[in-house]
Amino acid sequence: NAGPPEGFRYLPGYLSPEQQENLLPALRAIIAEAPLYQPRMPGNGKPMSVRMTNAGSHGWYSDPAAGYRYLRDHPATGKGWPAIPEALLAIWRDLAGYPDDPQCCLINLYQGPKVRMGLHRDQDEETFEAPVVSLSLGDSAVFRIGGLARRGATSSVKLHSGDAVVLAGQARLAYHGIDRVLGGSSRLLSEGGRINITLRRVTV
Ligand code: MD3
Ligand code: FE
Repeated sequence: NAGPPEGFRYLPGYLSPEQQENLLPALRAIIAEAPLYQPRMPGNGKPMSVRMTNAGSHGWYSDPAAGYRYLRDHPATGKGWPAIPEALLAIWRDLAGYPDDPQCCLINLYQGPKVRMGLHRDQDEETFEAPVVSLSLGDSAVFRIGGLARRGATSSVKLHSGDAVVLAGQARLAYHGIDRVLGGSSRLLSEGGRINITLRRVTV
């Protein structure tokens, strides 16, 4: 446990319980307009266990036909992604220290005891100049972050509902993943489970 890389900023309890609650209707509206999907891996076509959708001008997607990429439109409905809610733009402006608004709001839903996200880097964007801002809602999760090499030392941080993480500098390209979600640890989501929101810049 060497400690997180430079540029990793952890803000526990960044969102008040009321702010967390107030985000839920906007998230439900996004999911209603842009249905959740399970991205499939480029190599073997296996579906990821996490379900996802997006808001913004760009949405992250993966299928075996073309791999990881950003799409301007929802792959099933063919419509553009819903707008990023104003409350999330305000959070980005508070935390990102970046002059332009985010282009992607990726929403990850972890529902069920075996849902996890393997160690990976976020490198499908054209630029890594802007940070990634992450918000956690619902059940707590064990988050793991390493360095720039896949095999390097990692450290674990438990992410709870309302926590924010800003990934800038070295941390922006660090390996990371979600080892597991602690079922029943939060009462925020009536359906249980965990939502992670990441705000990103995608193009130059
Ligand atoms: C470190 N999401 O969406 S959030 C992802 O909880 C992703 O759903 C996880 O990894 C989740 O790509 C982790 C924290 C996070 C987000 C983006 C990062 C950590 C990061 C980008 C670079 C380095
Ligand atoms: Fe990631």
